[in-house]
Amino acid sequence: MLKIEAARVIVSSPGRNFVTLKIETKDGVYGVGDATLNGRELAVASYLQDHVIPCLIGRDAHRIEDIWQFLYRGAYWRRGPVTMSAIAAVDMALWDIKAKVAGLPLYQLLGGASRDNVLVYCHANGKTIEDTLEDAVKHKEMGYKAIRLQAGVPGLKSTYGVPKGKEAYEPADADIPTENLWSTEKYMRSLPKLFEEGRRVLGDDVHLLHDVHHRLTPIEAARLGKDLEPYRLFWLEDTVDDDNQENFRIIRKHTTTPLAIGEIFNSIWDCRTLIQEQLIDYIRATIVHAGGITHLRQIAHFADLFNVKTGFHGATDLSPITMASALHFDMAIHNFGIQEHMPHSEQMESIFKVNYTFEDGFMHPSETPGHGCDIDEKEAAKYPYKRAYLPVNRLEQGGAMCNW
Ligand code: EZ4
Ligand code: CO
Repeated sequence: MLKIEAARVIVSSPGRNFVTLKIETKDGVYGVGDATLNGRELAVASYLQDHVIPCLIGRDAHRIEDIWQFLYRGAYWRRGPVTMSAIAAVDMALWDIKAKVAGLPLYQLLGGASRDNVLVYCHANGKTIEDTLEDAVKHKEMGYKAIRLQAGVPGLKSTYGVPKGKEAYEPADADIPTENLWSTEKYMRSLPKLFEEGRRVLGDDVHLLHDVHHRLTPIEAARLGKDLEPYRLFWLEDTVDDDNQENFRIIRKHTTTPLAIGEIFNSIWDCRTLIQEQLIDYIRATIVHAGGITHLRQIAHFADLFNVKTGFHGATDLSPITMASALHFDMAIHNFGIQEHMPHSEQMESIFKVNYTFEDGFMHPSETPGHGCDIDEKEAAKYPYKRAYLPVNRLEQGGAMCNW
């Protein structure tokens, strides 16, 4: 028995908000987990502080599965991003503790390495096709083998994935949500040109990806997938929202462009049909938002049966603790596909100490016992929480709300 003695929530904002859970055991071994839910951070902090931590004290830190089931079934109210992020934080911290006690890097406890290292993709953005491809060439020279291309849409003031200036893209940009305007018609006309030029400039050997950010209807997504077929994308992400998983039957009927979705999923029940009917190629549900390593294992193993690979979300609004945990997971599972990599800033890494490495397009989680990421609480205390929201979207014609 390795008794949990204390646990606390640390909220810190080194350039953006992060919520971290630290669990301490009576032997002095501790673990940390990420609980960050972009734009709704304090809801998860309170869920942990007010409702989860009192139930953790005195429990055996080694009983990861049992504690997962206790928190999932014990709340009575199931799933949802707040609950599942809170459970994920506990789960990550407990796996961290178990691996530290074993003296092994986490991937060893998950079955050991299935590969030498982890293929990652980066982001290239710009206001114009030219700017985007210039950024992509820079990333190719850094060694990246897979690049996501996002460009501004002619006639629209702003679009997803494109920063305002030269700084890295950060979506949670305002004290009250920024309202953007959207036109599917303008977007659908401009995107194939980006990839036509992209292939010409970047060549055939680099994997190209794109994120639609849930903005289309199924039949529009089918059309876009067809238009992009000549450029052989690695994947087309989040074409439509999956409130109705059957949306994907329509898209799948019409295009061979590989499909990815899942960064906002919090449970296997958000993707059971997608996986079982082989309607997607990559599942992006993440450790932090989908119940931790314990639940992600269930999703990944289920997906493996249906030739669906993983492609975890790795934006900067997931803390380095999630990135570290994901890299261990990616090393171990058989059906790993690719991992998103958006490097955190120096300021963020002055608080979250990481051991993972990047080299020539691949990452490695390191051999450090545990998941290999720690938090400097003193540094963290210097950056208090600052309210920040993701933008919202309205249609350019008529002004009705649409997906951002
Ligand atoms: O907009 O994580 O693929 N990556 C993404 C992200 C999401 C943010 C939202 O918090 O879609 O950039
Ligand atoms: Co995305």
